[in-house]
Amino acid sequence: MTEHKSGFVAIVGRPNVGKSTLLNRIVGQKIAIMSDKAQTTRNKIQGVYTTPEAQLIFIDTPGIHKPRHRLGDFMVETAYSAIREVDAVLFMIAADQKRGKGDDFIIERLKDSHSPVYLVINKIDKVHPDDLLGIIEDYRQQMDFKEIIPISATEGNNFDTLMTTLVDQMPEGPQYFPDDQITDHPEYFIVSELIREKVLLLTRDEVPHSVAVVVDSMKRNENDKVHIQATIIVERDSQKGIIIGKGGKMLKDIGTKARRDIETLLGDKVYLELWVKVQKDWRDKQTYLTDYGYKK
Ligand code: GDP
Ligand code: K
Ligand code: MG
Repeated sequence: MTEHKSGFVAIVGRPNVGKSTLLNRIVGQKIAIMSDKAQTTRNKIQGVYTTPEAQLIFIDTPGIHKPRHRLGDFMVETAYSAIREVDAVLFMIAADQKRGKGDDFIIERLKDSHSPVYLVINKIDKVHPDDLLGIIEDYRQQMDFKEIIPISATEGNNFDTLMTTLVDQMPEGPQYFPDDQITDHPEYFIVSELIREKVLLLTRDEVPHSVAVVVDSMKRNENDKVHIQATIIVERDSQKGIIIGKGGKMLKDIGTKARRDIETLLGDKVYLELWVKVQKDWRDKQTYLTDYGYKK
């Protein structure tokens, strides 16, 4: 009989390459929100992958970028700390994007990593197979990767190969989490993230980056509905106006879409009540960052 294996795997890469999408595929459920906006993921999110033989804990990091405010500092630090003590690092790039400064910046950091680094080329569904060879050749010259694995996180191409490769890499170790646990984050955190995702989906310009969401209460009623009260925090009155929308239409849309996802997550009917509050410059004030879940 072979020994049980376990270990930690960090997923790093520029914003929008598909890190959160891969994590959701790994755990088979939506625990990390996704959008086409940069800097969607703000906290470190762990996803747990369990088989009879192995347990892998994946860490989805905020994309590494140049911080412009305290929240940005928090996000970049979070990504670096994840690289330090893991058994493998997945450096993810997108096949339809040229190698840029952001990638080179990460590669420099990864060269100091003591863990094996896998280059994961995502979004291969978007390019011609011939283009892959050029990408592989280019990256090979930048650093010595343990392996290079092209995948599509949305379509699932090569996903099984990726997982088998990683399981092989893991050291012997215990099962840290129970079979049915897929994340280390509490439900209310995921709920707040699902609401924030809908704000990102439905609003534009400066609004997405200025939004935080806090779940104020989550209670199960006698009729077995889960009653959730949450507050959407923005930085300016004008943003509050956008979130509420004409005759409250925007807030209603956000609520309807978020409720559907939350019902899937919880497996129960949900009654969702949303409030909007202005908190000037919250992204630059440590007390608010802590209150809104961006703890150091
Ligand atoms: P992150 O910022 O690295 O976490 O990226 P996300 O997971 O939020 O994904 C960014 C965008 O890329 C989203 O719109 C995803 O739907 C899209 N995306 C992710 N993986 C793939 C893929 O394999 N193929 C395609 N075509 N799109 C993808
Ligand atoms: K994103
Ligand atoms: Mg993400």
